[in-house]
Amino acid sequence: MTETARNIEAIAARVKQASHVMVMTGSGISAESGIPTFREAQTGLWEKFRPEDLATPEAFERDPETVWKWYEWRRDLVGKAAPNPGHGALVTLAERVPLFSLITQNVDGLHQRAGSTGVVELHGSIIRTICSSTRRVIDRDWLDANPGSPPRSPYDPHGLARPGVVWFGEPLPADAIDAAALAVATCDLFFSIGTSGLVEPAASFGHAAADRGAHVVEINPAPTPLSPRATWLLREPAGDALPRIVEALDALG
Ligand code: BV8
Repeated sequence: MTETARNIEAIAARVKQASHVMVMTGSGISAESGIPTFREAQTGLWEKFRPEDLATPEAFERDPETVWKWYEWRRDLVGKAAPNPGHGALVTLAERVPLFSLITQNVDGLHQRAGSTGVVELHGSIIRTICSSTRRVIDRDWLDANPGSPPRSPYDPHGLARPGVVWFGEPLPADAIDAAALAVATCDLFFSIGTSGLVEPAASFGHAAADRGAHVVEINPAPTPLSPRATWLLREPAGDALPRIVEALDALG
C-alpha cells in the first residue's frame, strides 16, 4: 500500500471519530475547475500584473478601469467554470460528520454551486458587486442597464461599482471572522486544502487549531508554512484526494 493510501485510510478513520471538522480552502481547490490559482502566473493581458498589486483599494483608486476589467475577466472565468470532484466530496463529507465548518478564502462561489451550505466566505465574493462608498450590493440589472468600466453607483453620485471582495488592507467581514474563530476554537480535525497559507488572518487558523491539539490534514501538491504542523500531508490534487477520503470513510461503514 502506498504512503498516500495509508494516509487516506488514517484520515478517514480520524474523520469517523471526529466531532467537529473544520475545512479551510484556498484557490487550489478550484484549480481543477480551470480557475488559475491566485498566485499562479496570470495569463494573457494580465500576465504583467501581480494579483496582490491589483487586489487593493489603492489600485482601484488609482486605476478603476484596469481593476474593474481584471475582475470582469475573472468573473467570466468563474462563470464558465464548474465545481470539480473536490468540491463535491466536501458536500458529502459534511453529511458524514456531526459538525462541519467550511471556511473559504475563495471568491468564486464554487463550493455553493457544488451544494455546500453555510459556506463562510472570508474574502467576499467576485459574483457580488457593491458600491465603493456605501458598500451596498448593486444588482446585476442595474449594471447591465448602466454599462461602464466600472459603472457608477446607483447609491452615491461619487461612488463606483466595485467587486464585493475583501482587498488587501481591508478588514474581513466581522461575521466571517467570528465564524472562523469559533470553528478554530472548537474543531478537533482541521483540513487545509489548496492554500499557500500566506494571507492573514486565514493563514493563522491552522496553526491556532494545531496549538489547541486539533489534528491537521494538509492537501496540497506543494509544501506550505503549515506543513510542519500537519498530522497528515497529502501531496495530491484536492480533486483526487478528497473523493478517496470519502470512499475510504464509506468503506469503514
Ligand atoms: C487585513 C480577495 C486588517 C480578492 C484576497 C499591511 C496592511 C494591511 C494588512 C496587511 C499588511 N501586510 C500584511 C497584511 C495582511 C494582509 C496579508 O496577509 N498580506 C499578505 C500578502 C502578506 N491581509 C489583509 O490585508 C487582509 N486584511 O489584514 O485587514 C485590517 C483590519 C482593520 C482595518 C483595516 C485592515 C485581507 C486579505 C484578503 C485579500 N483578498 N482575495 C481577490 O480574490 O481578488 S486574498 C487571495 O489570496 C484570495 O482570496 C486567495 O484565496 C487568497 C489566498 O491565496 P491562496 O488561496 O492560498 O492561493 P495561492 O495561489 O497563494 O495558493 C494556491 C495553493 O493551491 C498553492 O499552495 C498550490 O500549491 C495549491 N494547489 C494548486 N493546485 C492544487 C492545489 N492544492 C490542491 N489541489 C490542487 N489541484
